[in-house]
Amino acid sequence: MAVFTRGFTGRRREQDSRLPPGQTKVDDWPVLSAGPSPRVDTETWEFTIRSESGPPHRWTWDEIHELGVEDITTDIHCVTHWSKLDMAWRGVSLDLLFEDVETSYDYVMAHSYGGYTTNIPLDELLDGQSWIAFEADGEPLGIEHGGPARLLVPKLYFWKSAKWIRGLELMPDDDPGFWEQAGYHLHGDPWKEERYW
Ligand SMILES: Nc1nc2c(c(=O)[nH]1)N[C@H]1C(S)=C(S)[C@@H](COP(=O)(O)O)O[C@H]1N2
Ligand SMILES: [Mo]
Repeated sequence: MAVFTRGFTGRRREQDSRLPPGQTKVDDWPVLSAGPSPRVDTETWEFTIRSESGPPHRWTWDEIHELGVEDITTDIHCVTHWSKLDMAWRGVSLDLLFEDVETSYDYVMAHSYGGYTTNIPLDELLDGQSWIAFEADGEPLGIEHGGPARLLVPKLYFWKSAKWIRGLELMPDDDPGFWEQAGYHLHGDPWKEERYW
């Protein structure tokens, strides 16, 4: 008959169930950037959503905060196999930003200061699934982590969470962004291990 400690296996199982396949939990927060961090001043920062109908929707730093900042507790999963559990974020829901945006397009290209891009299906950004985030774990986002503002899409691999976010562009087709053109998966669901293609 097997001898086991209930407490130990219980903890293991609870943590494992929160880790997508192939992921390992980290306690630090690694920095992964494809180039130098652009310096973006909140005085001149603006966030834009462009669709095929009507003029672009624009928010300054103060205007986006006035929409309503919420607290988010979530896990993040990087394609390089680390996951960070229970991070505390603050940001504005994409639902608020899309309230007056009219589009018949199904895909979004996220654009960052510095030129980084990444593609995401629109329906995976809405219904409380993504934010423009300004703070993590009680601190304003450091420049190396995308400060002053980054996209946060925790349900997809973390390369989809564009740092130094500048705007979103609606697209009729699922065109690949920066890493997707280099061989990363077009979609990037960590639970399906959509890493590369
Ligand atoms: N603008 C921009 N956003 C980016 C990246 C980048 O190079 N530039 N790297 C992506 C990748 S591959 C990952 S894993 C995460 C890393 O975020 P972190 O450095 O805050 O951990 O940011 C993503 N967003
Ligand atoms: Mo990454």
